[in-house]
Amino acid sequence: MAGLKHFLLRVLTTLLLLAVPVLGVWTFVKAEEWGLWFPPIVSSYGAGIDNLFYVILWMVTVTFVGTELLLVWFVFRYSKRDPTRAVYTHGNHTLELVWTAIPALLMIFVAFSQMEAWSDVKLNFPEEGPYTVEKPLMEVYASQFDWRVRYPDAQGNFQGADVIEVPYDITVPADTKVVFRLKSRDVLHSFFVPVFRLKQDAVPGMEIPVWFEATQPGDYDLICAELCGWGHYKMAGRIHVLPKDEFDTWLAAKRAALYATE
Ligand SMILES: [Cu+2]
Repeated sequence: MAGLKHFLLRVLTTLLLLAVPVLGVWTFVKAEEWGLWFPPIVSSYGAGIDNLFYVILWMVTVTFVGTELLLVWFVFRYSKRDPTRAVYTHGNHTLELVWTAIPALLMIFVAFSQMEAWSDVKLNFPEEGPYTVEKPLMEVYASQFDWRVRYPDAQGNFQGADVIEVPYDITVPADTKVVFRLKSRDVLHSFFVPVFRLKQDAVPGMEIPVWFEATQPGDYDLICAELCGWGHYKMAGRIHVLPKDEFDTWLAAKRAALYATE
């Protein structure tokens, strides 16, 4: 009777432990259906970033499921009332080599597979087209606790009376490679647009060029992704992506309004 009770307790413990990986994997399987997965991709390089995520997610999933199953099995197997003494071991050289080599190879694989996406986002600035690093569409300033965007005057100058400055709302053209300069007026901030899969720190004292190409007109969230002070939560901006011709009209109207009299 005591033997049966012990066996049932072992089974129960094992099943409880098994529930952890099963529920864990289940939440990933159902996440999209529950609306907890990624927002849509609205930039030209977004899919490349997501692919990197999926490569790593699969690596982690295989490792997680494998180790959890092994753990569950061990818990069941070795919770038996067993009078044999524990075996002492001084390690196993081959085993240690294997479990060092496999993660190292995986790391090297990750390092190589991310190179293209990284260079696309951080290095492949447009060399022609309306906006380049030398001739950006705008400057974005992060400060405690807001975003400000500056559009240059018609000659491309960012200083002077004809510069347009708008808080929080950033308007950009769709289907156009947009370059902007990111600056901070005080501390570290981070320019994060989830639908673009774009995140770039704003560093005081630096002018960091950033590029993206929005593929779908619409209004999207801009978030500060670096805890920058008590008002960090207030740094919620909006990105308005307009069709190219509408953007040109919008900017022209903004410039005209500078000299409008009531
Ligand atoms: Cu911030």
